[in-house]
Amino acid sequence: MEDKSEKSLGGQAIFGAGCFWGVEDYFSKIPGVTETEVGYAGGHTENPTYENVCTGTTGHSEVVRIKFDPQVISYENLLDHYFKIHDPTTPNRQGPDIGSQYRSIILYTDDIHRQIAENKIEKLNSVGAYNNKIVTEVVPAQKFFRAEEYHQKYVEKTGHGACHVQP
Ligand code: MHO
Repeated sequence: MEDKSEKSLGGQAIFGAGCFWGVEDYFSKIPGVTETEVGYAGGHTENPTYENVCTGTTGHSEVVRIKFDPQVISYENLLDHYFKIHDPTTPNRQGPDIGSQYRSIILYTDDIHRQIAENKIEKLNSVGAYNNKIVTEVVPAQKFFRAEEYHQKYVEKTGHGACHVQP
């Protein structure tokens, strides 16, 4: 019989939470995360480049695709991390980084994940976890475009702890 529980879903999460360098670095260190990759998603152009996405006009967001072992970490636990490491209340902005490519966005690959994400947002809003309302988009994942190699594991490769403030 087909198992439709979360355990059988292959464990994939795609999150946008601002500059993808630091987000990937954070998730890559979490036990149960088996693979991370940065890319662009949620927009309307094919094969976007970093340069294209930087213009803020492609609709794409900088995202991290996370593969995980659901026996070790649940999608809900990943969401707890996600909401801890960024401010989900600032539209098209994350700290110094401004533009729709930095928006808070969850792209789900299974309807169960959509439900878990929507419930989490509702709960965080209802307990007043932030001073403002959560603006995180929850949308079905369509295409994920892997970013250029130099963006992959950027923090690990370069030793930069976080994104620098734009001039
Ligand atoms: N403020 C950052 C953004 C980089 S991120 C990959 C920088 O330009 O250093 O969008």
